[in-house]
Amino acid sequence: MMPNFLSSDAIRTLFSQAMSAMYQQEVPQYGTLTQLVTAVNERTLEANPALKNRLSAADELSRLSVERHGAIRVGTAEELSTLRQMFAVMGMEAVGYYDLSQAGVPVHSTAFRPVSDRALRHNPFRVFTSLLRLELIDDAALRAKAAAILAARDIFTPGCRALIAQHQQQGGLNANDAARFVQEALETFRWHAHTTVDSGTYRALSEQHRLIADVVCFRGCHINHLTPRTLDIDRVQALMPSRGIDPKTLIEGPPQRQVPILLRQTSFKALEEAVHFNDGTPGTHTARFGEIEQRGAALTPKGRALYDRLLAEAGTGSDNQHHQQHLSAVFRDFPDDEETLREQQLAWFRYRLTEKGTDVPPRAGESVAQLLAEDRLAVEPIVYEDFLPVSAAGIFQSNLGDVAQARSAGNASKAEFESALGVAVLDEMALYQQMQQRSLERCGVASA
Ligand code: OOG
Ligand code: NI
Repeated sequence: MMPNFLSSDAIRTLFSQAMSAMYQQEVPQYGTLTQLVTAVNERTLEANPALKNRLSAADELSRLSVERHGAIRVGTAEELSTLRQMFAVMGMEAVGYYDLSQAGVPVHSTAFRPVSDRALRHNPFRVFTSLLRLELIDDAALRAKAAAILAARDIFTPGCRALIAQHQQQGGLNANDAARFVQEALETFRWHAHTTVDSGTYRALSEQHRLIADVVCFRGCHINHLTPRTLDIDRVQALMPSRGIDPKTLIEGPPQRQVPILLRQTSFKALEEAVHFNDGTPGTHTARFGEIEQRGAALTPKGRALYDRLLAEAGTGSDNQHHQQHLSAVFRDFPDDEETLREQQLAWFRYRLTEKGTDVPPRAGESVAQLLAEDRLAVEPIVYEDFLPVSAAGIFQSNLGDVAQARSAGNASKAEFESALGVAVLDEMALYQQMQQRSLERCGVASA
């Protein structure tokens, strides 16, 4: 790397900070949510000095409440592939494929995120990115109209396109260009209260699916939520109404546990906002909200299969308290201590040598179990960095306000998504496995 280039990690951090500032201005209730998250995080740390020490040792305290993810939705292959190139400037790659059509949402998605240990530690900010599937609009005339509207817009500024190209040619951006890049990139995600369509077109698209109107009728692909990290999601959910925030009914994902797994999320319901149609008439549009998340251990395919089975068994509820109790009961079948999770290969782990292990390094033939027992190896779960399709569908649905409607029973179309994206998505399981394997190799151990 040229010495005067800003690192992609640093550009990602500048970008996430700029997005946060813009979104708090655009959606004041999101600012209120972040204040609540900060207050609950502080209280949780006061009540739990051990947690505070652990986070402090990991240098996590200062950026505890900063955003962990955001989400956007785009309409065309060209938009998706240009986003891929934009996110590449910030060290973010497409990881995973999520088919939301099974849940009645006419999109498929990926997450643009950092992948290396170092980059994730620096700033794990990721963007859940959905591509509208126009082929799921059943009215042919409307489908053609939507495609024409999308073809006529450019959601990227000329400056942004130029800086992406410059980055590709030079292999980096200096601090000045990086700052300009962040400002130009931000324009793609800004809210526009003026639609590009008349009220009739908006209504017709909205009647097909509210998401279609959200993607098609605006000049850009406005950021639709940002998501800080909370240390106590149950408490933030319970306190939202006291700050005038209307939460979605259920916390998505696994129940509260001793050893957190995967991802728990909840949001406030999307706000109804004033818009102006291009025929001069006023209206409203509902798309933007705020979310919070709490992450736990990444699961192996075996652990994930168990999670999926138990989640399906638990079903959904209409009341969060009951739902969480029921989930906890069903998830008794999911081991809840690190040792069992490791022994049964349900979760991925990161290994490191202890002081003792550095003094007496592993020799060929010594097993991981033995090294752990002798306190020469230490181990901790690898954090889940991705998303969950059932949870994502729950977040989408609570913010679309319409009844779940299966559009195509599980017609995933990963190949089409990848052809729009322009590359294959990375396999998240392979990434976690490599992380575990590399950590063992750094310790001088061949395999778990
Ligand atoms: C994305 C919803 C999914 C999550 O955290 O699972 C999501 C959207 O509403 O566009 O962000
Ligand atoms: Ni989200």
